[in-house]
Amino acid sequence: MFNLELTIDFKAIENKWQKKWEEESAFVANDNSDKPKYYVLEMFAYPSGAGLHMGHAWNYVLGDILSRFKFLKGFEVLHPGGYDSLGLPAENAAIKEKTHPRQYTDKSIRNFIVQQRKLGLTYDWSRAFSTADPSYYKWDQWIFLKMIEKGLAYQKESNVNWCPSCNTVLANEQAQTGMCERCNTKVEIKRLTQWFLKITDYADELYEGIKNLKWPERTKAMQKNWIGKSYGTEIDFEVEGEKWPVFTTRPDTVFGVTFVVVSAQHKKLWDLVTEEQKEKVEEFLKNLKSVSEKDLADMEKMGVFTGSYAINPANGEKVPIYAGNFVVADYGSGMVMAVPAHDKRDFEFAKKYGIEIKPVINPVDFDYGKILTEAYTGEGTLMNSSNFDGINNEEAKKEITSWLAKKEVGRETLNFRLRDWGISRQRYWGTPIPIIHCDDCGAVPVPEKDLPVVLPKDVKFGEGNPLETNDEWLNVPCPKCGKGGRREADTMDTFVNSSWYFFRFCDPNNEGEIFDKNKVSQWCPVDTYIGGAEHACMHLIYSRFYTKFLRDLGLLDFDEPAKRLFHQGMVHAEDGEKMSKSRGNVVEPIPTIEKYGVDALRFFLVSVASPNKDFDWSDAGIVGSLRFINKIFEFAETFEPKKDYEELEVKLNNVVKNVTEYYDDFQYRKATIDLRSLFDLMEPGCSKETFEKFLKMLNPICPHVTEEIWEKIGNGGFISKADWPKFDSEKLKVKKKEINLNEKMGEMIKPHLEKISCEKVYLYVIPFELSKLNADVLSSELGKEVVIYSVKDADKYDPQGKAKKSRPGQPSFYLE
Ligand code: ANZ
Ligand code: ZN
Repeated sequence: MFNLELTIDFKAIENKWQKKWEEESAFVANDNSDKPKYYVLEMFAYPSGAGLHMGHAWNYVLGDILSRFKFLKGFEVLHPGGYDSLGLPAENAAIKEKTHPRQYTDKSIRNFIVQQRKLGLTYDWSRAFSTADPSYYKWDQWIFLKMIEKGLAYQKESNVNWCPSCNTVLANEQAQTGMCERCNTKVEIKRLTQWFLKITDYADELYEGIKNLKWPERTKAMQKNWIGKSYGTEIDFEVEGEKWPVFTTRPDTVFGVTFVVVSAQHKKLWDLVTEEQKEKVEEFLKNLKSVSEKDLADMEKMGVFTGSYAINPANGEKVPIYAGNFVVADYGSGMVMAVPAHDKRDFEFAKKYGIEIKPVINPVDFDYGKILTEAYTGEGTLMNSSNFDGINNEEAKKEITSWLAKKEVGRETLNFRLRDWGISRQRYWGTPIPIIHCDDCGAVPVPEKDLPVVLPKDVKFGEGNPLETNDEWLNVPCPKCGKGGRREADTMDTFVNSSWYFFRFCDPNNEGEIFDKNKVSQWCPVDTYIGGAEHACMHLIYSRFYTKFLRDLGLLDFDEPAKRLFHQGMVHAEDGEKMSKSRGNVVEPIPTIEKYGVDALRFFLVSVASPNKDFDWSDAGIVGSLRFINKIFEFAETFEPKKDYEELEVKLNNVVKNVTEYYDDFQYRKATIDLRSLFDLMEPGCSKETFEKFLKMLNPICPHVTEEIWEKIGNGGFISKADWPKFDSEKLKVKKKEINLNEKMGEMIKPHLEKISCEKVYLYVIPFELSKLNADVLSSELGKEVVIYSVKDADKYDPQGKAKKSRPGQPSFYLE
């Protein structure tokens, strides 16, 4: 199928320049530069044995183009890459391959590096590191100790999502559908003691900070929703003389409460269950699904009567208490007052269990006959609400809250949906939690001087938590009292490792501290962060949390990790499906690079799709990119500088202006279109300066071939480090009145016809002028048959080789 000859040895060119860049440290970021800084970062690579797929290449190339553009614009660029290499996928893959996770990971990283280098990235390799290296995760442990010190890391027994296949706890975020995100196994609920990070202490700041971020709106909306800030009222219901608060955003409906629902996972559920109801409640609990709440909205509301009643403090009424699946244990108080007349969930529940529905909001235009078929959730005036009857319901929210507050049975509150981050994982390949358990002293933090707690090599897999199988590692003296203690055998969620790595890139080899404050404040925050939208809620919230925590330790002087965030689209397989090993449809970049050269791949990638759009891979068009690159080479081969003609000059200035904006704004596709059309005008001949400007503008996308040609036409140094072209705003429009080419040609040819007798006139014009000439008009003017060819037309009739003499505004001709 593919038959374009590779006349140029791209492999040699790529090797040559990759080697030179490296030897001369072309892209090593200088900490002591006085140029303005620019920090470009693609999301942390997770190395796997399979190597890069096209989606990785896409991500890295998008970042690399921006990085190269910034180099040319004169910035001191920091563009680092590293390896997020701990975690379940590596451990599982190692077990499957019957090798050790350490070996598996080292091999994967080596393979990744080889492949990434082939993409011609501007990575500052001197800063690369792997999170599986104890010199990195030591600082994860250090941060953990700091969190303990500040009361932000703590242990608690709780219901957790347990994946029986991965043998570990999952974060709520990893079990959103009730299935394990990794292996799609049904998640179970387990009660375990776990370590938590108190991200909720930062909930309000995380929420309020969103509005100042230059991030995609969708991601900002998702974060807002995930953090879920909500003002409301807490109202104390009374059960057997004890206060049970409920959280409500609708205190105006308190007179319409006809039952109360407690979460099926509520800590004190069993205090409410009577002897008679015990069996029924147990039966109900057995059938519950996950503890994640994302699916609550859609699932069927179910519950069971606990046998107890609660007293509504507003009117003294006794209402039944149900245990229900739609109330979340750790949101609000884990208990809700149900108002079926005005809440959809409560309505559904009341209908199902035959509970009374009592309207208390009187809308102007609601048909009360309908109260039997749906809840009324709109505005109105109060009814059936004692002294508050007739008051507008928004007003009533405030009045009822302050009335309850005066009686000391209610108060205004603020609630967040965000939960503390459970970081314990019962797996081997993670950062060891630096804690030693002692019978007398409890959970004792490992002293800072004893960090890192290094993962032992010898463990057995497949027998529960692997770290529990190495007694030598496990049994150590208690740092406090010296008696026999036992190490914490859970490891940290890998999202811990990726929550602050971008700071470490500023000072990757620091052994004495997590990083030099000054170096970080010089480079950070990240100016542009590039990665997939799937990270909107986990990585990108955890990173913001860590940034705020490190700031509060006095290590940072800013609040957010990244100024600008860009989500690239997904590269799907040729069949339009997600690439996956199991489908066998993974497209790898390396074979494509070997076939067409990496610059053709880079050019092709950005010319097929806008960076933020998904696309289906197909190499059908890549030949076109290769052909374009070949043409540029041919052009360089025979290049002789000529004076620029006006149209070219105007085009050039416009392209410089546009492309400068396009690169800054991830509109790379538009840049390729502009560069192609500029080249069309250069082909008839152009100045050296114009050619060089063109090469500089092409350099971010095609770095190797532009270096090669730059050298070929007699330049020294790297074009990659040259200066970005400027445009002349005076030269953005054609000044001269457009000449009539038909008239001009007619006048040019006429004198010749008087001297030479001929039958036919052949004209050779450069392509963009084809439309300006009309053979019929000329034929009638000259009285001869006129045939017009493009100089590029391979089938043109041109026995004397006149075509190559054509110039813009001056087509050549042949008389026969
Ligand atoms: C009574 C009521 C009447 C409610 C009404 C709504 C409408 P947001 O805005 O998301 O914060 N709620 C409180 N705690 C809950 C929990 N742990 N699990 C599930 N639902 C809970 O929602 C607050 C509303 O969600 C509260 O207001 C409460 O129901 C319910 F006509 O109280 B409402
Ligand atoms: Zn002790």
